[in-house]
Amino acid sequence: MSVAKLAGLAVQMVAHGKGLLAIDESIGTCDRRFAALGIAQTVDRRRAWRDLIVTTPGLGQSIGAIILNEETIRQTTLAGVPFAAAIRDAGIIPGVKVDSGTIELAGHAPERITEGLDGLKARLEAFAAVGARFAKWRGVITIAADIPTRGCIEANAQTLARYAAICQQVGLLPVIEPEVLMDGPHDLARCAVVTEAVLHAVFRHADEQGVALEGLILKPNMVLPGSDCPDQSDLVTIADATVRSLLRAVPAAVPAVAFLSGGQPGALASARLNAMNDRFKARIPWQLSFSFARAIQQPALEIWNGRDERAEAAQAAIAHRAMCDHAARCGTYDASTDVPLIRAQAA
Ligand code: 5MM
Repeated sequence: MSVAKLAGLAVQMVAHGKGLLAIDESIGTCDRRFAALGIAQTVDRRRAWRDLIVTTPGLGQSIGAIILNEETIRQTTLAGVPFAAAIRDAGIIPGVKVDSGTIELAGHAPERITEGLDGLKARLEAFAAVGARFAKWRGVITIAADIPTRGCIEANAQTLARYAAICQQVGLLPVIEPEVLMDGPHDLARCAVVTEAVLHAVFRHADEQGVALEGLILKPNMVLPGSDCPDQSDLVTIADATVRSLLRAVPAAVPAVAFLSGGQPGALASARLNAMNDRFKARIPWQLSFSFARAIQQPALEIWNGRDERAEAAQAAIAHRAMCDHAARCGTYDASTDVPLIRAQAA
């Protein structure tokens, strides 16, 4: 696929105020989230949960693309339709997470490196054959006293760039996810320094590997204080810090930035994205969108709780959070109408 076609796909994935919905948790992550709520950790329940999400009425009004995982993209919905086809029929672009998870980075314990480059070209071709139009790969960076090390940042950045180059080689759009984790007591300024260092490395390696900047979507963390930092900062401070770091490190040729939520409560993630679009939409070179998993799924998962008779109420919660993020993407999110609605749905 030409760079122009990849660029067109990127624009389409976030067009009309839409964003990405990640339902790409690996089996282990999905099972941990089910276990926390007492939901059975089975193929059947994982399929039922993903079916509930992708068949949510009207989802295509706010969601432009859905990221599946390897298990789900090979399954059919409960109606017997392959998941990728069901998503496409809902007017949404299907894609797939293609990394194989993280292991300890040799020589840099406890830091992590993401695996999955071996045989990636053939796997991508197989995913394209079952309907994937884009792929996603996550690198993980932890902040603590002496980390991240330069070795960890460089290794993850080069791996992300190699993955992106292979995606573009086979005509899939790469979603590049370098996640600086929220865990820890570090402050906002430290997150900004680390996020900028990571993004600079990612785009330096992308250049070295011949990745076309117009044909990718960046999925970064917001610049946030660590979850144990006493000063949690207000919306405007976070919006300003995040956009400042992106302006310093993300080339203008990149069409879209779609944030991960990283464990932020859904309403807070919406409010922070809204503040960025409200304050900077007219002055930034990329679309500022979302690629949330927990921030869209979690309230609905708690309502569903593994019980099919609650599917409709859970779908209403999915649709609500997605519409909030759609509004945040446009800078028109109203927090005062958000949380009470979620409480009503959960009752
Ligand atoms: C950071 O996680 C990604 C975004 O999810 P949140 O919005 O909840 O932070 C998510 O796409 C993640 O990469 C996938 O769920 C895959 O996770 P695992 O760890 O299971 O491979």
